[in-house]
Amino acid sequence: MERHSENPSTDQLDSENELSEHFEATIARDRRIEPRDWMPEGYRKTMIRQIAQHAHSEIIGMQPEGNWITRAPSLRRKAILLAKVQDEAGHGMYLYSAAETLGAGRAGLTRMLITGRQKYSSIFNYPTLSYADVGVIGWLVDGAAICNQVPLCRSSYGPYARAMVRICKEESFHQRQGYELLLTMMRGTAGQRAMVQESVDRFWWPSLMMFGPPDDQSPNTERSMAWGIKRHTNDELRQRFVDMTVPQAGKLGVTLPDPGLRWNADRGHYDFGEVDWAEFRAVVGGAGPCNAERIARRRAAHQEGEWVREAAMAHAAKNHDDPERGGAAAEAAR
Ligand code: FAQ
Repeated sequence: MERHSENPSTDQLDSENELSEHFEATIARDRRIEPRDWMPEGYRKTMIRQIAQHAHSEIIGMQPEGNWITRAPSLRRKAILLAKVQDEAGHGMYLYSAAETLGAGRAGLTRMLITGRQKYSSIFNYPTLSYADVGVIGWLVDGAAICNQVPLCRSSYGPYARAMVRICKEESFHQRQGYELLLTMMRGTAGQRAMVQESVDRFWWPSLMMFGPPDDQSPNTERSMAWGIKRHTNDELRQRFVDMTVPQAGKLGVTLPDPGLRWNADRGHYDFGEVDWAEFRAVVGGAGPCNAERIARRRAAHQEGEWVREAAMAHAAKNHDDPERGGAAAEAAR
């Protein structure tokens, strides 16, 4: 059920203390914060940071799979891949719009991305070397994204939570198309099976890194949980992903590259090995195999699109001034 904010407008509450108490009470009642509501600066900043990083991930995340659109093995696979990559662009747009409601415009956020001042998910700094990677990204990367994002549908910031509902529905379709592609390849030749296994070997550990640093090294988790932005810690979601994925790997017939992976009946979870956190830090810090390439591509696309943005702005300004076109200024003047 959709929950709407019951916050009074800012002018109904007069002191900063009252506003802050009202904000805390809204969070405590598990109600949503909406753009018109007062919020602490730290909350606004955290939301902008997380939403911007998420939006950038969707946009940069188009590149590794987009790399294979021209080389898809059949018309059917090409149509599916095209649609998936377009969906990622759509997710980026919803998310930039959600950030806009907090006062952070898309142009400014894009500038932050292409000048390396904002992050995007580490996973997209790894290369896609075979068509099996398209399936493995769907299965593992979209699978991890869903695991992380389903709880975000209950995130305390309304526009983000609502964007997440639609995004999760599409991600779950992406995950299934990836798994279906891998099932098909596993029923194929020995060469195809080897291609799938080799891809799983490369993507398993980076997929676990998507959930972020371990809880004891995650500076934002505690605050974000208290504000209802995050609903689970990084380690909880990583464990949930492992538990969900191991049986799927068994059905598929692939081996996950972790000798430490085994069922622990006492915990009721799979134990798994230690992620290489030095690699994670290096990739997030810019030294991953494809960081420079991804940003250079994004920067070039932004420059190539400059004339389109200029034309769109000129068109919007013209409409704005032209009463026949029903522009905003014309409406106001009527
Ligand atoms: N990569 O204190 P924490 C997708 C940063 S969408 C890079 O734990 P937090 C769809 C973190 O931002 C994938 N940086 O931070 C798709 C923070 O940065 P700061 C993206 C990372 O925010 C599929 C610092 O490290 N999903 O895949 C990573 O509480 C297929 C300290 O970390 C989202 O963005 C990382 N893996 O928790 C598209 C979901 N992990 O403070 C195409 C929403 C952490 O220095 C194809 N985001 N950092 O600026 C979240 O749930 C959270 O932001 C976490 C991190 C869980 C990612």
